[in-house]
Amino acid sequence: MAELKEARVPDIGGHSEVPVIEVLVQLGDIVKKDQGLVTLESDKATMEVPAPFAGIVRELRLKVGDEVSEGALVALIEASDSPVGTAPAATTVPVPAPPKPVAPAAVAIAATAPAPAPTPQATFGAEAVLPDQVPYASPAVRAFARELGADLSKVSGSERGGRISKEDVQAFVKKALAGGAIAGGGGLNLLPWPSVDFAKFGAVESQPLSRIKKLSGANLARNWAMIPHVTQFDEADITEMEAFRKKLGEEHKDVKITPLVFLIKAVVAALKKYPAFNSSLDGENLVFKKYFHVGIAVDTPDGLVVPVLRDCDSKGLLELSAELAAISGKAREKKLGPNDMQGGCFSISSLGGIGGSAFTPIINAPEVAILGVSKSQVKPVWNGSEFAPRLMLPLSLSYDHRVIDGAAAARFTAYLAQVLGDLRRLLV
Ligand code: CAO
Repeated sequence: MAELKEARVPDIGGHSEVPVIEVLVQLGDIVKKDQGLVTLESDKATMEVPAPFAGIVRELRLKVGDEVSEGALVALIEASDSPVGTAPAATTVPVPAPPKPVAPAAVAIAATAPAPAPTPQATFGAEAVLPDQVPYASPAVRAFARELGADLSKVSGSERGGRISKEDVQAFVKKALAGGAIAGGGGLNLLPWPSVDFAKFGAVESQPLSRIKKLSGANLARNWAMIPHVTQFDEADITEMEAFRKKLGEEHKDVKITPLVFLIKAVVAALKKYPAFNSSLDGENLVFKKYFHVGIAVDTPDGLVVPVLRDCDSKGLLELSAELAAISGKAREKKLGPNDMQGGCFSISSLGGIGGSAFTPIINAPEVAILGVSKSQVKPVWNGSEFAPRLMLPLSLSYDHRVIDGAAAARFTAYLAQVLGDLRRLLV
């Protein structure tokens, strides 16, 4: 005697008389656990009734067009093993054992075998199988999606009845990667923003956000949420650089030369040496740029803007100083056009004129890194025989960890510090 087990329609969230639109197996088929037996289609969605255990289909009790509700008998399956702990909606029916197993995988279970442990309550939660919530996909596609971490409920099926194919899952994952989204995360699933009546606690005044704050805020929030940021901190000894800058300033009183233009030149040298920092993610490709346009974060009364200085590799310190003065003036007068803010490869955010010792700047997507600069300070630095007073410039490099590894970031800032420490390196 072998054992036939019943496969029944599980809890389908109270829906009744749901038509069978497809029978997915035939008599004698060997089915795996969770393989679809029939497809049901309600007015909202389609779902498969999975085999609650592996075995051979000995009887099929449904045909296309039948209407079923929870508990309807779908098939009798000769179980190939006894996964009783996971078999939902299955009861055992003793029948005479067939003379020979049909296939090696089909192991007949003798009636004399020890009685199976009581079957625990079916694990199908109505929540999980409601037809309008269950993505319509075969178990193989489900397994494939699980492997890739893709949330099937977010994948739209291109096959008949909205059935999801392997190709649909692949296309979804590709798109998620292209957008930098986290596949399978199902969005950030954040709590709603706290709603507080501030006036309950004291006097308040409400002011509308400026247009720039709204725009930059949305960009910053996206970049912070979508880019895995890491910030590498370092220091550059700019004692000699400062002496040279001061000298240059005395010689060229018509233009204000700040440390920022030296940083721009040093960054260009580092971008040339480490091209990954001058790249952008484009789907599954990394686009390496052969030009060197540097964005400069400018603080304006209405908020932060990032105009771009173009072709910084072919400009000298004086030209860059004049352009920096012009573009930051334009920004503060709200005269920047869209062209002034496009095409950046890498950004610098300098708070050095204000203060602070380090910060974590947010990357300006689709760039992959940004350099934060804080205020230089004279510090005692050990030179091998004594402590000497040196002017140290703090550097904070935030980078996109999908593109750049920590070691590369450490090399990048170390090289920046080397160049700023000895400007002759710009000529190498
Ligand atoms: N350490 C010490 N002093 C510094 C310095 C540094 N790292 N960087 C600049 N300074 C000095 C300058 O030499 C200048 O000194 P003097 O007035 O004595 O000549 C003074 O600080 C002011 O500089 P500045 O800010 O006018 O000029 P800049 O070229 O350094 O910066 C600009 C120009 C437009 C980047 C800057 O004005 C600005 O807007 N910074 C704010 C950027 C910002 O908000 N970033 C945060 C974004 S959030 O990620």
